[in-house]
Amino acid sequence: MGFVEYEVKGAYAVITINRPEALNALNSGVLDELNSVLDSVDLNTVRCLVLTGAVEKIFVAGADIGEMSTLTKAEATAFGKKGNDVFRKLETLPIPVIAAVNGFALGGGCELTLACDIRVASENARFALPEVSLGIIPGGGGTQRLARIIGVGRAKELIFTCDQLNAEEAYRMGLANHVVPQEELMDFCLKMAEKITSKASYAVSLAKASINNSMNVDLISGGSREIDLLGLAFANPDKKEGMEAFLARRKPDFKDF
Ligand code: CO8
Repeated sequence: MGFVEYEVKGAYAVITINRPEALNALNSGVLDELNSVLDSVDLNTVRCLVLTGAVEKIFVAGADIGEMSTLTKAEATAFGKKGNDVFRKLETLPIPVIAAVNGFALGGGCELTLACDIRVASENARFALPEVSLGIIPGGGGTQRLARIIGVGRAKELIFTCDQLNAEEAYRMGLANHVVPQEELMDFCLKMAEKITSKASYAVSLAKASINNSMNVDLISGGSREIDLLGLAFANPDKKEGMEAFLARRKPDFKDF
């Protein structure tokens, strides 16, 4: 135990995967801990998460190959479901999650970043889904989310060839939002978290829900849901404060969540 650290820093918090002996590989223990940490986030006070890896030059080197090597078909399905459930929990949190990708994000590690809202890569980051070189397939949402982010053709090529993307290539494909020097990565992500948490958090959560919903439905249904969520925003005190502050030319003081 003790694979996942959680540190609250005011309005945002940092989750750090820390399993150096296996380059942060995701075994059942890491997934269970990550799940518990996500359950423990106090959504009344924490309005953004930054997720990173504690090991130098490693975000997460994938699912644990040692643990997976002996799994039966049924056990593998259960393991895939455990990973999928945790990643889905992360993706559907009502607060933004920024992946601070500090090095290798391979296999399940890359899939973990795909479940985050924003990926910021250090210059030495590497992204890949090397599963078919091990005789398996990406089972942590990689065959679903990668294509939605970078397009079907590129996702198929990366999954079929197992090619690694460096940070610049990931940036060019829209997989990484930014590339920054390794020593500036956390600072950059924390500043972004600060900027996000200075906005109306309830509105941010509605915007995230609306964008996530758009990935699963047609434009008309997505637009209809967007209008419902807009209505919810108007019913929230932050809307009154935001608009009054704009008209009075002062900084808004958002309270609600
Ligand atoms: N699983 C278990 N142990 C690992 C893993 C891993 N994924 N990656 C590294 N390790 C271990 C090594 O076995 C080694 O252990 P030991 O010191 O006991 O021999 C230690 O970490 C250090 O590794 P290396 O000596 O290989 O370190 P290098 O710096 O030479 O290389 C690399 C670093 C490039 C990251 C290399 O370790 C590597 O390629 N790792 C494997 C990457 C990989 O193939 N990942 C994909 C795994 S498959 C997967 O993720 C499927 C997901 C499906 C479902 C997910 C649901 C959550």
